[in-house]
Amino acid sequence: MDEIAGVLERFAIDGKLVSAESIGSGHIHDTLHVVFHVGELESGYILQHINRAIFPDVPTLMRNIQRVTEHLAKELAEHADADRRALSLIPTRDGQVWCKDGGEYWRCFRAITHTRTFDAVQSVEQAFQAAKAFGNFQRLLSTLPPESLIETIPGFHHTPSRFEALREAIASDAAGRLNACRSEIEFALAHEPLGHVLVDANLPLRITHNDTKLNNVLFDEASGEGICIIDLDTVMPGLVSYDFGDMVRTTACAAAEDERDLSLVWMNFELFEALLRGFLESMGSTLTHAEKMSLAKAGQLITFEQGIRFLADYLRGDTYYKVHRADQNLDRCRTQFRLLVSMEEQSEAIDSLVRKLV
Ligand code: GN1
Ligand code: MG
Repeated sequence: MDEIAGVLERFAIDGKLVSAESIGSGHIHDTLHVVFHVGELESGYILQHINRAIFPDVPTLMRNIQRVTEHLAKELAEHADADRRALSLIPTRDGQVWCKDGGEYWRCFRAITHTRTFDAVQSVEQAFQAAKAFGNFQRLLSTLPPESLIETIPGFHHTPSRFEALREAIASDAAGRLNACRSEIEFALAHEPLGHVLVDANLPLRITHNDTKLNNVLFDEASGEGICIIDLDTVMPGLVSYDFGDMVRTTACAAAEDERDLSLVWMNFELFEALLRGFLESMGSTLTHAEKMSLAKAGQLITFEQGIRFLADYLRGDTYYKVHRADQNLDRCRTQFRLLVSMEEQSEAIDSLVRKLV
């Protein structure tokens, strides 16, 4: 608590710190919800410790996030509920949007009241809401030129490069785990062509979120509406198909990302349809025909990419994603591959729904 209090003193926050608790299920940063009192008044903030192994250039990362949050605030200015519909950064007392404390980097957002997140989808309506929220987010950012943001992680969704990284991880077998994942490696190698489906599709670059997990949507506690998108680290130029694909991966399947009972892992077509309808409703008029058609394969592509990322990290000895138990990255990889198979089994139905709605 002392360290946290010291860091919080650097930010332009008035009042007395009354509590700080760890929240969230992100694999990258550490996140705390902190509460301050000014007299009777209570205000909440989100304090994040930035993972510098993954984001070494903090000033550039934070400049991107500042551009995005300021743009959203401008676009939402007329909205009655504007300050609950976009994140806003709390500056430090010397006017920066991040601080360095004893070699560690921190940032702070205003907490958004009366909202909650979900790691697993609860209903078809919630899937629809999530897709609408991400679609709205992209639409609001469509007026920000893509070149105004720097690529924080180059080639983030370039699946063939992710595949090369997997090959290197297999070749070096740094953690001596090759024998424990032979069948997953075989599955990955057999699916290599899937990694190329969007690379040569000639789709327009837009500003996209790039991490559209269900738990990056804040839902209003009372109405269930998806009102705010969080986790802006990877907002950068990208393809809308990746964003839709990651929604399908994380929202059209109700099982946890590291579920060990693979019989629970399958793509629910009804949830898929809700995602497609929600995304097209909020984003449809902005998308080209080719972009809309690309949504059919997007789920498969991103699920494959995520599977090989987990597998490569398992082979490297869990150096990227946080793990809380042995073999967690391998379990995560297995759920992705199982989900991919389920999507492949339903690909005809997916294709015809996309053709029907587009
Ligand atoms: C990471 O921020 P977090 O933990 O939700 C990762 C995403 C993956 C996701 C898998 C910067 O996201 O790309 O899809 O884990 N973020 C980064 O759950 O690599
Ligand atoms: Mg993230």
